[in-house]
Amino acid sequence: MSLPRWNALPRPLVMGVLNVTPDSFSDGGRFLTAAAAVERAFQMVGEGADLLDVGGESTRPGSEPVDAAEELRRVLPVIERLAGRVGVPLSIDTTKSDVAGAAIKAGAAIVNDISGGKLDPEMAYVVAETKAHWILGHIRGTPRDMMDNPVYGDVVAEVGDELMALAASAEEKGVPGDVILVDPGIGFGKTLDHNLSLLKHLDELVGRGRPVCVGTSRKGFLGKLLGGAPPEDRVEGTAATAALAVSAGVSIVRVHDVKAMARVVAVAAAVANAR
Ligand code: PMM
Repeated sequence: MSLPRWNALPRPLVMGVLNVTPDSFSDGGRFLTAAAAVERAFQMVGEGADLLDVGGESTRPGSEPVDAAEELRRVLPVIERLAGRVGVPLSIDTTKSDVAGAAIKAGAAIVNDISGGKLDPEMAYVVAETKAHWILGHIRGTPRDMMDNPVYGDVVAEVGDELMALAASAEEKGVPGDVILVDPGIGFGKTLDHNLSLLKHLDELVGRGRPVCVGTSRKGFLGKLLGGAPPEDRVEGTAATAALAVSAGVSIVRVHDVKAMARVVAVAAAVANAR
C-alpha cells in the first residue's frame, strides 16, 4: 500500500477513526468486537475514508492506561484482517513502541502517536527502522493528568514550537523529514479557549512547513459550545471545524462521521483550491 506524498496532496485526506476498545462496540467477546471493527472499517472506506486509524487504548481525559499486551490483543486481529484488503493505508494510534512495531509488522503503515514520541523514547527508533510514517501529536502530561490546570502564555506559539522541536528530534533519530506530520492535539491538556485559539490560528501551524493532521471529531469542547450535546450529536460542530481546518491548509482530518466529513472536505477543498 503506497503512502501519500504529504506535500503534494490534491485535497486533505479523511482519516476514519476505528477505536477497538471494549466500550467502543456494544457487544461482548473479542471476536465479535474484532468482527464489528472490521465491518465498520469497510463501511468507512465505502463512505470516503482515505486512511483508517486503529486504536486500542482510550485517550479520553482521566482514562486509565492499558498495557501493551492488552492493546495488541485488541488491535492486531483487526489490522491483520484489514491490511492489504481494505484498500487504504492503516495507521496505529498508540504511544507505545512495542505496539507500533507489532502493528507495522501486521500491516499498518503510519504511527499516530498523540504524545509525539514523548511517552516512549524508543518510538522514534521503531518508526525509523520500520520506515513508517509518523504523526506527532501535542500533549502536555499524559491522558490521565493532562487536564490538571493546563497553562499557556501563547498557546499557538508554544504548541507550534514544541511540535517543531519534536519533529526535529525525530529527524535526528533517523526518521526522514518527509514522513513526519504534526498535530496540535485538540483537547489534549487544553481548555476550551486553548482549543479555539489553536483552531483559529491553524494556518500558522501549517505555515511552519510540516504537514498537519487535526482531530476535533465529537470532542468535549464541541459539547460545551453546543449546550451539552453528547458525542454522537456533535456532527455539525465537527463539520464546522473540519471546514475551517481545510481552509487553513491541513493535510488530514481525523473523524468518526466519515460520510458527512468526506462531503465537508470535498466542498471545503474545492473552495480552498479555487482561483
Ligand atoms: N484524538 C484522539 C485520539 N487520537 N490522534 C490524532 N492524531 N489527533 C487527535 O486529535 C486524536 C488522536 C482522541 O479522540 P477519540 O477518543 O475520539 O478517538
